[in-house]
Amino acid sequence: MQLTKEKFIRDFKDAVHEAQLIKVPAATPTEAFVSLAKVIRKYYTPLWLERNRKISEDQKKVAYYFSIEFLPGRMLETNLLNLGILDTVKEGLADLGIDFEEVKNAEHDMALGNGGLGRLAAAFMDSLATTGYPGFGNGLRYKYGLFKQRIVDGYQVELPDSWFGSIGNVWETRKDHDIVDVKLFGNVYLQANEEGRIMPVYENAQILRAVPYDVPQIGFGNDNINNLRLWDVEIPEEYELNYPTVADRRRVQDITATLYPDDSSYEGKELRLIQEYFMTSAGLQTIIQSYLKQNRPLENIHEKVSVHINDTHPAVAPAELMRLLVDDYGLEWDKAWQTTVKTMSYTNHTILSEALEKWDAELFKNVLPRVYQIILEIDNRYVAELAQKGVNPETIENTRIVKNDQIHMANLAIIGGHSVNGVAKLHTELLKDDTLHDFFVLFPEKFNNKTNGIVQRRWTQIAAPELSEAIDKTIGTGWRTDIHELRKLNELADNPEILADFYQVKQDAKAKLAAYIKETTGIDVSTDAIFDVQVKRLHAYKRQLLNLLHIIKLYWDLKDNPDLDMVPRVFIFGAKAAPGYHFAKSVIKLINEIANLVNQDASLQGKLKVVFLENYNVSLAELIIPAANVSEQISLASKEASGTSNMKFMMTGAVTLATLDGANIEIKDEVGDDNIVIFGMDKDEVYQHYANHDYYSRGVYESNPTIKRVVDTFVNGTIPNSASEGTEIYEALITHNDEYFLLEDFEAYVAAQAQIDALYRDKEKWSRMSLLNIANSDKFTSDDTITQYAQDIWQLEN
Ligand code: 26Q
Repeated sequence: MQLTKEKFIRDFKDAVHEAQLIKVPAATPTEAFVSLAKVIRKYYTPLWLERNRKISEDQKKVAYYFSIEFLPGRMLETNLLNLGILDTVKEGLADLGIDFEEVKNAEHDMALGNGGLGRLAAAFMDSLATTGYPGFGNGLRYKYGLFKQRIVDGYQVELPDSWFGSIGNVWETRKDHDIVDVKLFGNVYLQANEEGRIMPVYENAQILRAVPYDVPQIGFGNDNINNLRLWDVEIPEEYELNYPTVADRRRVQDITATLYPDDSSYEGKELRLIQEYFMTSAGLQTIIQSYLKQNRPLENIHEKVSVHINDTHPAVAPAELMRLLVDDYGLEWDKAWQTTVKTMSYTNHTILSEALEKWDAELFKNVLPRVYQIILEIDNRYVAELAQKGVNPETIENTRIVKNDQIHMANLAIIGGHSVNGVAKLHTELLKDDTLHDFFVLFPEKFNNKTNGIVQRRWTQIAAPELSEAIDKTIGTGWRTDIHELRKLNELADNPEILADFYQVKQDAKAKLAAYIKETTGIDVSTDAIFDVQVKRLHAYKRQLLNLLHIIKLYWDLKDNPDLDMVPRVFIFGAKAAPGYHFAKSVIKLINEIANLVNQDASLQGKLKVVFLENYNVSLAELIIPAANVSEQISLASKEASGTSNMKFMMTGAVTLATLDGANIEIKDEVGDDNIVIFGMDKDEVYQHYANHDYYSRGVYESNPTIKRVVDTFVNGTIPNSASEGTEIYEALITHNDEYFLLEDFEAYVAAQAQIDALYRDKEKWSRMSLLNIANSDKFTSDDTITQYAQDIWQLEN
């Protein structure tokens, strides 16, 4: 959009006067933020209306991305950037004596997600708007986002994230117009109506009101605005008498109170199922209503609507759509089923079996009695059809939805949809060969890969403005609109002046992070050190502990030989552990205690520092990632479906230190073997161990003195204040046979780290590697990923 600085200043002053009854210079950063958001809303509202009008007038097919998590982080700066008015607004505020950075920091992160999966959903929203495809989000409006993490005495403490604060969500619009009701619990029996049609009759069902709040998703440079629809729950006035006590009301409000903070193991909690169903049913109801306005037959809804199931959390969708089509709109089962399968598609984000959702049939039946009947019917028909085709009984049993009194949600999503995708090449291959192999044999045409991506604008232009300017200076500004132009940097990677420039940009980003580290932890770190970073959720398979084992090795090397010639290192961690994940919390405790040990030891001469930054979130990632020299992506091969921070690090010039897992493999393919450091077992070697049952960690420990010394450090009193956690870790590694093969990969990891040390000493060589990472990162733009979803899976037009 067009905006002059003068007009902006007038609008902003008016907004401050009107909203706060004060003059601009008196406004606090929060007041300035709220007023600025009001001004921006005024700018985008007509664009938003126009977009909605156009989509319904053109009767374009729309994709709805159903996700129980969306993790956008802050929105102010992206909104401004995408509207094309970021510089104008910054200049206008500067003229008024207001620091944009302070205003920006007044916005609370919108953290309605745990990690990768939620962040990916948010990225897709941005990219759908940017590419111009009609794609809307559908999720929950949690009152509390992912917990705030504090570290007390080295332990993780969780505090509620009351992100609405006193100002609420400045971007959302409540849409009373689209309110719908959702039914839970009660009994259902079937009865013939006057026309002889069998209809369900509900008794004692609980009826809840689903209230949508829409958050605009502004496309970059195209004035396109899509919708992210988040549902809140309310008690319908006419049923108020059913909720006489405060406790009754609270039970209802609980449905949208908090995001489940667990991304590692699945727990069959009733409230979680209610959350999943609530957003799914509400979303599907409004989708049908808006489709019907086009006066088209419901049995063709797949021609105008796609519903995407982001992991199994909304996988009740095929069954719920069947319920709506058959019960509420009177479609015949077969016609309803055909359109349902063509409407639905599903992304799998994990091969870890403990994370696959299965619901206890009794619990499910109690909460969703009618949906349960529908699922049984789907399952019966599926089994009968395959049996009739002569499929072997074992395959049928492996793939059916209901078995052993459990409902397998992934199976429902696969059977009830036309597309299943993994999130990186290796991950999709593993799904086909292993986790979902029987399905692949039955329905090979459903399977496809969509390697994840990131919103390049957030990680370069917003998080790394100095880097962006350096790129402008080198190849012009075209890359800002067409990320593929970054490839032009490839030809300049031998120019020492350019390399020196980029080196300096990284140094400046490191200085900014160093200041933050000093301010928040009191730890002094030198920007001459290698900034070696591992930031992600804490999970055993991601192997933060392997990183820690190497740190302990360096510690002993330095204690043995204080004059050891090594490039100083700062190991930086950021990680939240699921509140009930005991082992993960013990690893956090140990990182912090080892940090205390090494940071205070003057004999190490500042060569080794360890920093744990608390409350890792999107905003902190924007500070940390551009300052990294080394990107730690060290999961056990086969376990990390894709990873997405690996892409962000690459794009901002870190060198990846990685196993051949997830998207690391594709990063290696893009950047070439010389510009990445790969180590450790590959997935075939890991699978061979599984097949041969031949891994014995105690044997490795007993035969390798270095490993023994490192592991013993956890239990011999070296690390203060962590005896029980140290024992837990020791036992995981030795007694419980080291499930993620840390000891097997240890030596390769140490060697890879030594290689990093050697490479970093040659400043020009390192800078070249760094630049080539930036130059070849365009493959991972989520704009392209979403284009593939839109074309291959959803058949949209932009
Ligand atoms: C399920 C049931 C009950 C409660 C919680 C959950 C739950 C919630 C979140 C299970 C899993 C998650 C999140 C998973 C996740 O973030 N997976 C990551 O997805 C990224 C995007 O595709 C990948 O890059 C990562 O490799 C993958 O770990």
